[in-house]
Amino acid sequence: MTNKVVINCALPYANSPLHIGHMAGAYIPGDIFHRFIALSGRESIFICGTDEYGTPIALKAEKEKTSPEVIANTYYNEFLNTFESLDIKFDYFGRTTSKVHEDFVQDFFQDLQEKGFLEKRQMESAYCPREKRFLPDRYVNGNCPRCGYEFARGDQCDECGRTNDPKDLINPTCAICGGPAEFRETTHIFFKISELSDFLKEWLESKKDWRANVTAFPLNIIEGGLRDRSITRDMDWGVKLREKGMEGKRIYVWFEALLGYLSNAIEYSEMKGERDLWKGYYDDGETYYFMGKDNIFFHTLFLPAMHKASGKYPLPYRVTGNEYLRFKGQKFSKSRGIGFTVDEVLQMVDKDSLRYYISSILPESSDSDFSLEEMKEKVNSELSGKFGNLVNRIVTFSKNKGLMPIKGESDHSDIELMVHMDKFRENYSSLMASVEFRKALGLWLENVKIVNSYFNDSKPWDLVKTDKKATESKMWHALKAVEYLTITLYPFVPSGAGRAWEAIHGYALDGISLSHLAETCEFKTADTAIIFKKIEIQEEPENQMNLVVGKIVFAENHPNADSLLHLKVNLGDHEIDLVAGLRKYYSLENLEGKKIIVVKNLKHSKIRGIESQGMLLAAQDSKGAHLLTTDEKEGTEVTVGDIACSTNTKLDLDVLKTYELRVDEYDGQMVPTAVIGRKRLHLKANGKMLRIDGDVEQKAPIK
Ligand code: B3M
Ligand code: ZN
Repeated sequence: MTNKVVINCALPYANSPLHIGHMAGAYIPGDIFHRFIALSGRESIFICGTDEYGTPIALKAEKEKTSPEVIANTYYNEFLNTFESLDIKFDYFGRTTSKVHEDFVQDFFQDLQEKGFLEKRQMESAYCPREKRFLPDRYVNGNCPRCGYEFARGDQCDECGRTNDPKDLINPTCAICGGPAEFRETTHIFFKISELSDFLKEWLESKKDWRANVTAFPLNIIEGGLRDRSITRDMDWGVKLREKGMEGKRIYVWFEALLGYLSNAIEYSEMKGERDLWKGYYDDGETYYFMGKDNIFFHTLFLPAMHKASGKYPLPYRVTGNEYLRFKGQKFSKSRGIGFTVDEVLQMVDKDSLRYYISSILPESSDSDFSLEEMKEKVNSELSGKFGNLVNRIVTFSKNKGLMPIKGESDHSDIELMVHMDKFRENYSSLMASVEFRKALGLWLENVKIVNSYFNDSKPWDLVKTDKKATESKMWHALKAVEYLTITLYPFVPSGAGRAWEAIHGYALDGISLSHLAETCEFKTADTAIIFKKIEIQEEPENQMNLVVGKIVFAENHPNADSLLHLKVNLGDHEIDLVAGLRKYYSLENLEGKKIIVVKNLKHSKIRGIESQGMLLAAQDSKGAHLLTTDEKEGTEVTVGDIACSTNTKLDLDVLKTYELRVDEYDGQMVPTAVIGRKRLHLKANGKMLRIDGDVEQKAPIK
């Protein structure tokens, strides 16, 4: 084992927000490993960056009627925030549109050309006669010829993970216009990967300690015959070719993005002022790659083939492809609206809870399901309930009894505990080193339970009555075990582990390594240690407002108040009295006959002598009040999104205040919107959007 490690995570396409599936597949595993490597006292570089060229970005720009640069910038910046918000801390996060990358790719390309691995060939390529252009693989949609999945693309099928040739798709269509695609002749440069077939087979077969899915998949492809692949495309967003006569073409995005690991490491080295820093890591170190399973082909065949052909860079030491995290049985997909983005979940829970939960269900050996219910259950019972509580109990007990945790004589149970913890550290380390993170965290949890039992069985609350010294020694042993649990939790939940560490030591965990555990140390406990709070999640938004369309049949000034009006409102089957503060903004004539929106299930209240039997809704901005209105008939139920009222009870005004109702722009119109949890739902009557009177300001609150 060398001391140096390169950790790479697949470069995310800068074309849509990162969702929880991406985190579980590549970035959290990468970050866990990086932190573990640091704990092990080994040196590492942890590199990633955005994948900014290629059709995914071009396609998105076309859809949004903007430039690919704008799209790439937007997501590059967004990703930086997303990673930070989850404590995912790369040493360097670059971009494939950088000059360093372009030069590196063009040199690499030229080198392979000189070494005879590239060849110009005529081929048939998908073409759209309506758009009058060749269609890159990803612009072709159709049914997967292997598994039948109906949303397969020309480059690959996200369901079975196979790479496709657009020609193999059943009913190929153009992703831009939706019409049928044709095939026409064009010239491209091919990478003669088939010549490396035997080499790749042998190399993959030697990777006995890789996960079975990661080697079985490419070996299967080799078995079926590895085909040469064209590594140029007819498009204008990508790394240019140096060769004359190839002006309309660009280097295939995968070919160049895979070189992004190196170009980003080079940029990192330059940033550090040590040009050759990366070489030390690549030449003498182990290179690890973390990704979702849909990227396995490129990292186990394409990348090693490229490096073998060039002969300049080491082949991957270990490729870790994770299975999918699913949401209600389906693959996370932002474009199809399935699952959550990271930001959406972080509006519901803190980062520690999310990292813990994802780590505990990492799809390492099979797909796993993400559920908010399960997250709440696991975080509350395990992270907060078992571990957080243990730390807090020990710390608080020490303080309350004025105990100094000092190691004295170890009795049988103390020795047993320490032997156990050392065994745990060993097993944990070997699981972590072989990237079995989920199992390692499972082992951690088992040991949390063991330390809990030790503490309970020691009954320090009894012992302290007779033997303070012995109790202090017990506390020391308990804290030492907590120290093991804290360090081993750190790769998974770095912030929370940091808080636990501080609570028992009084200093930060930075720079601590696993070998610290072998030393005898002193503890300096805090007063209390609430390290993990219990979380509350409301999965589906609930609508408790019984909203209905009402028609004003009578309006008068309130006899006892200057700013108020008294209205009689028909709700379809009966009339109610309302008191409203609209006098400054509406004349009586304007109100009679007007359709408004009424909260029907509000507790009645007497306002200056008149009982108000509900409340009307109006937006309030700097210019005044604007009634919500509609053309629908009085008595029509109003829904929040499509959610009808779920309760029969009469509400307090306070309950209403928990709903954030406000004006939002939708399709160029100002419409009333409810913000419930992470959802933004528009108010509708008969499925039609409500309107707002007059010229209202965006985000104006509705009361
Ligand atoms: N950008 C695919 C993805 O985002 C691709 C990975 C490139 S790794 C060099 O899933
Ligand atoms: Zn398929």
